[in-house]
Amino acid sequence: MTEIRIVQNVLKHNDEIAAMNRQRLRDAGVFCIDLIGSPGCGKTSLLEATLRRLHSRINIGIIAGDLATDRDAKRIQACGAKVVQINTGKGCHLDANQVRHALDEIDLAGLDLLIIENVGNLICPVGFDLGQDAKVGMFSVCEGDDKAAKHPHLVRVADLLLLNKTDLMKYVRFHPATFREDVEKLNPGVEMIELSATEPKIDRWLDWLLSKTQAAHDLTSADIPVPVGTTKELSDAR
Ligand SMILES: Nc1nc2c(ncn2[C@@H]2O[C@H](COP(=O)(O)OP(=O)(O)O)[C@@H](O)[C@H]2O)c(=O)[nH]1
Ligand SMILES: [Mg+2]
Ligand SMILES: [Zn+2]
Repeated sequence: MTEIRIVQNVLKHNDEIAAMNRQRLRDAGVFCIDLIGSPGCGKTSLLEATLRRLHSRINIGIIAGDLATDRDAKRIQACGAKVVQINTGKGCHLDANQVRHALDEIDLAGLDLLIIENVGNLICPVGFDLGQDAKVGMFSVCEGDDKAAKHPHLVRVADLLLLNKTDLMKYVRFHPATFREDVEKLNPGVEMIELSATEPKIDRWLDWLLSKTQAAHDLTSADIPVPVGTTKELSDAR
């Protein structure tokens, strides 16, 4: 019982800070994404390609979460973006408090879009609200076509799903129809974009980003209330 209460308190505290993060971002008119996927699915590669294509059109900031090293931060910086690296040590996900400190180091007034690359992990990052507007779940074909079904929590909460490394489809056993059917059962109607970050074939993703960023900017002008936190225990994530 005590243990359950402690977990609930941690999540409640996280939700409160996430709501503050969300308010700060909303006030600044910044659209914020929490990008979640397994290690090596191509998150940083997609950010690099995205920055190269969009940095002359909108101002993008990145928060990069990793257990160790600043390698992703260096890759992202080389593409001209403002980046804050969070090293979590043994921590397998980012929490709202870590993001709050990272926000202190970013000039939000000068940003249109903030992308948080979460720690490579398909499981517990799903349960923590960071203050984002959208959770984006990323899979790659090399992981196999059963991974949506095996990681239902991420699929259920995702506002958008990305399927990366489609250029490798011819080399691995991956049936797109199986993957799509599992996704559709778990989150009917969710948008899914197939792409290849290293080719790069990412136009649909760029269109999605630009339209959401524009909508967030318009919302700020319209002064619409900020939604409440979405942190959930995994068992509870529907
Ligand atoms: N062939 C191919 N390789 C990719 C693609 N996206 C990423 N990679 C490779 O996958 C590896 C892991 O990519 P990285 O972006 O570091 O993944 P992260 O751990 O999710 O940030 C690197 O060797 C990338 O070059 C893709 O679309 N196609
Ligand atoms: Mg990375
Ligand atoms: Zn974790």
